[in-house]
Amino acid sequence: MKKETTQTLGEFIIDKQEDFQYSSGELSRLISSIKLAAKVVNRVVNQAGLVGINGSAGGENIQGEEQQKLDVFADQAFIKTLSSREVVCGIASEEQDEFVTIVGSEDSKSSKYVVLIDPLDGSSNIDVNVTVGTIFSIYRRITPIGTPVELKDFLQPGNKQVAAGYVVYGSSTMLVYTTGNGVNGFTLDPSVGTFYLSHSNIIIPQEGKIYSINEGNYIKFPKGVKEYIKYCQEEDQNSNRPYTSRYIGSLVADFHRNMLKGGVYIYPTTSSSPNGKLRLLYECNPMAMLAVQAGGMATDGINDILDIQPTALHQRTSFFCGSSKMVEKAKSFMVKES
Ligand code: P6P
Repeated sequence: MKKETTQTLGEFIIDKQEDFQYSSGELSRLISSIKLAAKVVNRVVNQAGLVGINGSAGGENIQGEEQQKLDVFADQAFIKTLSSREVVCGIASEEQDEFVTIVGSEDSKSSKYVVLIDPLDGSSNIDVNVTVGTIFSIYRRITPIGTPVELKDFLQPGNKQVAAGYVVYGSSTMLVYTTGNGVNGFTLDPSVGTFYLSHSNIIIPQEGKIYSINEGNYIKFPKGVKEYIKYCQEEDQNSNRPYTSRYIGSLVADFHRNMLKGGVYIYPTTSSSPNGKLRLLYECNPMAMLAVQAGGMATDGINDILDIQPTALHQRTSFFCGSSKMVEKAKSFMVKES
């Protein structure tokens, strides 16, 4: 493994600030506040069984999904940190029915950015100690600075994102993000509470041997997906098939592995979820920006995810993402069917 520098995330953010076309320092402060919230969530995730924060919070989110106590904790941690540091004018969250307007001092009102977040993705895995994650997406607002943020500030296509990233709370905790100039990964050293650059300029291999999909839903999949799964399972040494099936049930974990090793993650439409399960704005768009920035691809099976014009905050989409040649191959089966 190439030894990375001992550069901290804080130093990296400052070093890269001038690369960013809007280098006012505000985006740097925004990413720094996400870094802080990630540490707060990480501490609790790592102690979940000891601090009585496992299990259900007793409510449901707008998705109709049972909220875990950690879902609520993570949501509040990110909202509080982003609000108190007055780096955004609005936040949309998987755990909040509507977007949150950040009212504070003039700094909040004058902020150029909105953040969309899945505070704790894969939370159903928490109680069984499986990797979970946070996913974030950052846009410049399109309504006038200084006015109250509006829904249209959040309903922008993914190709307008200025930054995107995730935190993966796994065997180690990593923060992986892009501001449009490549993808870099930082590993938390818990002994000093600092993220250090550990994976610079991540590139997704064009080909991989891993396909990630919940085959328990096979009977409900579209014909093209069924045919692609059979393609993955065929024996063909020239194309390294059969591939390996790996499905953790936590998007951030499956995506992160495929980023580093190559592979494709698929959550298609099904007969019971005709629009797919994953949320476009705060799951698929940020992951799609990261995948594309790392040389990969992300589609809804046929169309590029980043080109989809959103119409609703919590809208869902089918999602095919990872190694470019694998996503293209899957697309060839989907196009034949359409
Ligand atoms: P299923 C977690 O709820 C999530 O949104 C993703 O993190 C994960 O990949 C997917 O849903 C798992 O869904 O239906 O396979 O359990």
